[in-house]
Amino acid sequence: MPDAAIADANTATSALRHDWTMAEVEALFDLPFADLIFRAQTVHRQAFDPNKVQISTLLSIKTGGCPEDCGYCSQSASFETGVKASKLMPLDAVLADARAAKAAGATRYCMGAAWRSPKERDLDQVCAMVEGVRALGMETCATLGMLTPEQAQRLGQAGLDYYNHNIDTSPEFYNEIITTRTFQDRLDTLDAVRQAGMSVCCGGIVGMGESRTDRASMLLSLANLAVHPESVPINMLIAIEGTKLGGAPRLEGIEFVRTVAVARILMPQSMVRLSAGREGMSDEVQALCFLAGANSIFRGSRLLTAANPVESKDDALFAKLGVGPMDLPERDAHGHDRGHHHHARVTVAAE
Ligand code: SAM
Ligand code: DTB
Ligand code: SF4
Repeated sequence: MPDAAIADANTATSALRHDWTMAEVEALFDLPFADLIFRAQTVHRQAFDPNKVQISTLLSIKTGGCPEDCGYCSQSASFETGVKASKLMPLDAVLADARAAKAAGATRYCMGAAWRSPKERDLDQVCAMVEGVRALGMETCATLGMLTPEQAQRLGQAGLDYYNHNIDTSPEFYNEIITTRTFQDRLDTLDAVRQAGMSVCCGGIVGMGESRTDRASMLLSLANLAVHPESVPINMLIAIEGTKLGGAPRLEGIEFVRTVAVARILMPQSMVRLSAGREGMSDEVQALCFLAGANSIFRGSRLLTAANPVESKDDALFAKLGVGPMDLPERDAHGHDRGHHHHARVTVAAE
């Protein structure tokens, strides 16, 4: 098997597949570590510069008081976590933060709101934020909960480049984590986002007490979507005191790296984001994640409510690894990103 894996990696073409089987995905997870990383790195180099990492910045534009019961979340009204509920931020404050993020090197600006779904008047405001951030010359991303097709259209028309909506975990484990909406609800919103012509940012969380089979099943669900999400955030659970998962045992670093590597192999042209949980990771684990094909991070000392490494720490890590920030993709005449192949060094089979 290892020899076959290496032969595979040497001849691998990054033709995109949407027909992965559970057995194949589990076999990837089971590979000896060196074979798995070699395969991931080989696939990664066919589409990306391995020494470039894309930088996104996050702002919580509306924090806390959320009616959903996601068992990991500090912002759910179901849990006592000490996070105070606040109203939607005013436009000028959001744009001031976005300007600072741009000055600090971010190429994508992501706005998060603790809603089950946005109300119409909220959406007007968010559309104005999207227009404002875009005018600064950054890619825009928002995560606002479930969307109707009409709401997705409106955001698309306002110039939203990406919508983040995670499947969070496997379909099988989903009900252990969230009861107020279904896995299918998530897929419906993702469809609405696709139909509206936006790029999809969709991934999940590991370390919630799920099995390796669940991790494989989550990645299989992502890879077998009709179009791979352009951006795949892999979050390590930040265990938040007071939430259902506040006492979850920490997932071991090597297993996290394996998850990143399998995501890279299954979705060779997507950006794989090493998302939440870096604050609790050593430089070495993060370096292994980059080697395994992660090529995007959130920069800045706060995610939505939880801590992230301070900028100086990330600067030092990038310097040690010889990694630099990835440039913005070019926009076409219509102002849209030129698809998600823009970072590719070689062109491979289209979807
Ligand atoms: N309310 C919106 C929603 O859930 O769709 C948007 C914001 S929500 C905080 C975005 C994503 O962040 C979640 O889907 C989850 O994957 C991730 N996330 C939230 N809390 C987390 C935690 N404690 N640790 C790791 N990831 C987390
Ligand atoms: C995603 O997958 N991770 C980000 C982003 N999408 C919105 C959020 C991480 C949140 C971590 C917990 C917190 O800050 O409260
Ligand atoms: Fe609400 Fe999103 Fe947190 Fe779930 S993850 S409780 S939907 S803010």
